[in-house]
Amino acid sequence: MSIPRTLTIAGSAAQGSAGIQADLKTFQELDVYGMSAITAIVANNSTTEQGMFTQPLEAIEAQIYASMEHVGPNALKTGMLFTEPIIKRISELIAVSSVKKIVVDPVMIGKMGSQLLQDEAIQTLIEHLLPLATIITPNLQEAARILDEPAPRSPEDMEEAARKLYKLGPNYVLLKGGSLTNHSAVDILYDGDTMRRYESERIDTIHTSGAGCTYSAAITAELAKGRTVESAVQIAKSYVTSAIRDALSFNRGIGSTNHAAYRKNEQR
Ligand code: PXL
Repeated sequence: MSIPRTLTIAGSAAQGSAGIQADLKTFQELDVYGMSAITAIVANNSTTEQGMFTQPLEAIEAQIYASMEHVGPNALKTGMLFTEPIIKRISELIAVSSVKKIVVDPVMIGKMGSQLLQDEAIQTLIEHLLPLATIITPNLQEAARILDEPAPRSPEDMEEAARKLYKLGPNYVLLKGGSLTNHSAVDILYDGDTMRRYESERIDTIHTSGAGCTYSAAITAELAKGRTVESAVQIAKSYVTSAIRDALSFNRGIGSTNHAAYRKNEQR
């Protein structure tokens, strides 16, 4: 029996909503075989910023090698990469690999405020990794940091930013408008030719930890199945909207997106 295979290269989020944990849950929910390479362990809580443990380059490389050699992903995604040397090494490994469907989520700051990419690493991300991507999935704040300009404030601003991001070398740009105020949750997909909009209602919740990771993991899963980017984004948008609509609160600050919601909603 054969199954589409996916790899996530990202940070471990001990609290379970984001990072590797979100990715593997999403892969499982969408019926693909999930693998992981952990770049850093994030175990922050609300009172300390001490819980960040970057993994040695050898350990990251060994995990990627094991996944590539033993199984072979049909698609991969990158999430939290944190440092310049990690981004450089991962970019080299991706460039020489046979994986051609590459989702780059340019993770910078966690929902709970953890810094997940060092400031000096942004330029390395732009130069080394973005050009290898099939699709990049920045939110408005990440787009602003990458372009070094103010965050887009309307869908029209977003289209302009998507055009600029496209020039950095990815095949597709998905600019996520979840944080636009007074607007539906609109995302813009641009392939250098056509602008597409994916829209859903704005859901009033603070429990959105893991939404970005989950969205890009769902895109990766659908690309691994052989779907087009346009169709993968459509399904992933619907998956993440379900996950936010049925979000989980643990009665302590920001709760988690619900990775199982899409499956449960489908069965209703
Ligand atoms: O949601 C962004 C994110 C990504 N990766 C890791 C995280 C977080 C947020 O907390 O911990 C590892």
